[in-house]
Amino acid sequence: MLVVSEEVREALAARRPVVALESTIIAHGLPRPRNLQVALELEDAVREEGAVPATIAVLDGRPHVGLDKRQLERVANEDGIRKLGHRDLPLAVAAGASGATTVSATARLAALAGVRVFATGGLGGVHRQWTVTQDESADLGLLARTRITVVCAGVKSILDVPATLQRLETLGVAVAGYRTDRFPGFYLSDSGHPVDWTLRTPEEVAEVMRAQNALRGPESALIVANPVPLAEQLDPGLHARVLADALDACAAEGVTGQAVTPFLLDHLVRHTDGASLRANLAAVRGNVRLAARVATAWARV
Ligand code: PSU
Ligand code: MN
Repeated sequence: MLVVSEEVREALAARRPVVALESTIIAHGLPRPRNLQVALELEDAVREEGAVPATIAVLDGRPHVGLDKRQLERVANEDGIRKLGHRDLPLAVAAGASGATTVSATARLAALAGVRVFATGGLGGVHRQWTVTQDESADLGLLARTRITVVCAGVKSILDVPATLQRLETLGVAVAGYRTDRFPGFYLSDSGHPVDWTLRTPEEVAEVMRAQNALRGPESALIVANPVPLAEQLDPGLHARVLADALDACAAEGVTGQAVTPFLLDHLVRHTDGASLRANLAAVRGNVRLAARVATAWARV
């Protein structure tokens, strides 16, 4: 039932590098019409690094790995495109629904298709106020049982970052900083929290992936935390101010569940005059390029 595009199928068969890309960031994480441009830009960046992009989404009840331009346009522009975590996949398939996939659903479908490397912006995680709302992204649990390498700029800074790092530890998900010993803060290069491991080249990342396979054990992920370049990060003072406002607005408007993340991201974009969007895009671009280089190193292992 998985529809793997011809380009992705051929690349996988020939053991050429492939990078999975998520679609929630396109449908629900970025404003229109910039979102479609970004989707295309990210695919181009993967190609420029010599790998094949596989953007993942569910269209009319069919999970797609690798989208053509028309299908990307649907994800970016169609009203009523749902947000699908991995638990939603069977429901969307049975209902014939269309939806963008979050990190959890994307990682699941990528693994199913045999794609080992995945690039995104920031992972979901433990929300602030978790003790009241129990809001922890399904991304974490899924990554504890999916053998995939995720290149990201940390977790979204709207979350409780130390609690999320703790959950990743408890769940047994490997985390390494890329050329840094600090855990990145998505819009910021440094979240203020350390990481225990640092990897310096795509080849080193591929070595860890090989060791994961050799050691067997739980089929867990590897998170490669790649900071946004310092020159392109959001101003930390502005970030702190606007984030506090966004969290207040979220509480005041009673936003809950799946709507929380898109609400906060949208608030940040509108109240930083687009600066958060620029930092977000810089982070994702860097991740996509690094993921392509990791996929290339992995294809050689
Ligand atoms: N990072 C972004 N924009 C996004 C997301 C992450 O910059 O839209 C998405 C990812 O798809 C992630 C999801 O998996 O938000 C997490 O949502 P939730 O907190 O509802 O699990
Ligand atoms: Mn949530």
